Amino acid sequence: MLPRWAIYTIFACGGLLILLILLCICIKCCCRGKKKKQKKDEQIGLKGVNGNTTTALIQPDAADMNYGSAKKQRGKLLYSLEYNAAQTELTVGIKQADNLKAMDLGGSSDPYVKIYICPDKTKTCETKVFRNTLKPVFNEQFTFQITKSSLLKSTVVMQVFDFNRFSKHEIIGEIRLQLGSIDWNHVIEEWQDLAEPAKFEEENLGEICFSLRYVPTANKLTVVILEAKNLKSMDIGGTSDPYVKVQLALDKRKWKKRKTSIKKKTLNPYYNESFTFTVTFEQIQKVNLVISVWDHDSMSRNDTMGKIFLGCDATGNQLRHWADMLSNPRRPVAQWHSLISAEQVNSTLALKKKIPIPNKMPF
Ligand SMILES: *[C@@H]1O[C@H](CO)[C@@H](O)[C@H](O)[C@H]1NC(C)=O
Ligand SMILES: *[C@@H]1O[C@H](CO)[C@@H](O)[C@H](O)[C@H]1NC(C)=O
Ligand SMILES: *[C@@H]1O[C@H](CO)[C@@H](O)[C@H](O)[C@H]1NC(C)=O
Ligand SMILES: *[C@@H]1O[C@H](CO)[C@@H](O)[C@H](O)[C@H]1NC(C)=O
Ligand SMILES: [Ca+2]
Ligand SMILES: [Ca+2]
Repeated sequence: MLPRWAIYTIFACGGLLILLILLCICIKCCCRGKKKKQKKDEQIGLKGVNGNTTTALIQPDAADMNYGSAKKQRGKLLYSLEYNAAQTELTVGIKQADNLKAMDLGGSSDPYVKIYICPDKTKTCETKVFRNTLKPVFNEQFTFQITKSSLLKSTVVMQVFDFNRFSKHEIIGEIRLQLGSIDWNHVIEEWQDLAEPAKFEEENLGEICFSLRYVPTANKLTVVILEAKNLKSMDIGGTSDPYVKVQLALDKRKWKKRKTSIKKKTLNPYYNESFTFTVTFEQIQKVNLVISVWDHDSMSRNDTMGKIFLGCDATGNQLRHWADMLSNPRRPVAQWHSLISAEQVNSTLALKKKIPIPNKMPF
């Protein structure tokens, strides 16, 4: 028979243990609740101008668990964003990176960051290269001239690369932020995990040169497709059979369309082909000109090789060309443009179906 005090002690200890366990469970529950709440608060804080939340900014818990390991391998980046509306100036700060993926044999990397704005890729900035580190502190700032309306349609891309002296620089990971969904009332400064680079933008799709001429009195828009160079090879043998499609879109709908001839087996075609469209002065203010380069295949579907659009919805280089045309009536203005991917142009333009047959003009 145990003495009475021993029984009491056992009971007391047991009770204490149960209490402790309960306390632990309680604390755990509370913490989780708090964490969730914090995430939610962040999301609300990031609600964009159009009321949409950038999903890319905050990863849901499930994604953290499922893809966490793959993401963590690339590392994360601390950046800041600020927009000065008066000076139409976007400032991107690249602060530091951490936990970067090792790309070199020695188990380290030589990171630097490339920054540009899509779809206007006229200016690309780079930080200094930091040798042999997986947690560089960059502390550099870059400014981009961009109007408020273009800003809301643009994406800022920050790509972390590993520098190599004797071979191609390799991308470690990237962050894409849709600027239309950011609350510009605050300076944004935050860490974000690097993602796998988007595939559609990695390659150079080549350039195209064309001239534009608008004659307001005659309501004529003339597009001369001059030439293209460094196009992507689409066929076996390392060439393509390029032709160029010239399309007009009005009110986000396909409107008029013409094509050049096909140039066989070349990546640097010369066309010098002219297309004239009837476009009134009222229509020219809101029309978009879509130029796309296609590879002709006799045995299968023709493929797009690259695309570009101009008009009042365009930005950067493309908007400049369009504005030059409008401010120099009757004079052809020629310019080179870098092609971008059809996916990207499609998603920016979001064209709907054809406009029903336009009223026939009596001639
Ligand atoms: C918000 O996002 C959804 C899906 O991403 C989209 O369908 C919707 O058009 C967006 N709304 C605005 C106002 O941009
Ligand atoms: C391009 O075409 C125009 C009109 O057809 C012609 O006058 C001009 O000489 C051509 N230019 C070249 C370089 O072939
Ligand atoms: C491919 O392009 C050629 C030339 O423009 C056109 O005649 C043909 O119909 C196109 N083929 C397909 C499948 O779209
Ligand atoms: C882009 O849109 C055009 C016409 O709307 C379509 O023919 C083409 O397949 C699209 N391209 C891509 C890559 O989505
Ligand atoms: Ca390296
Ligand atoms: Ca072909």
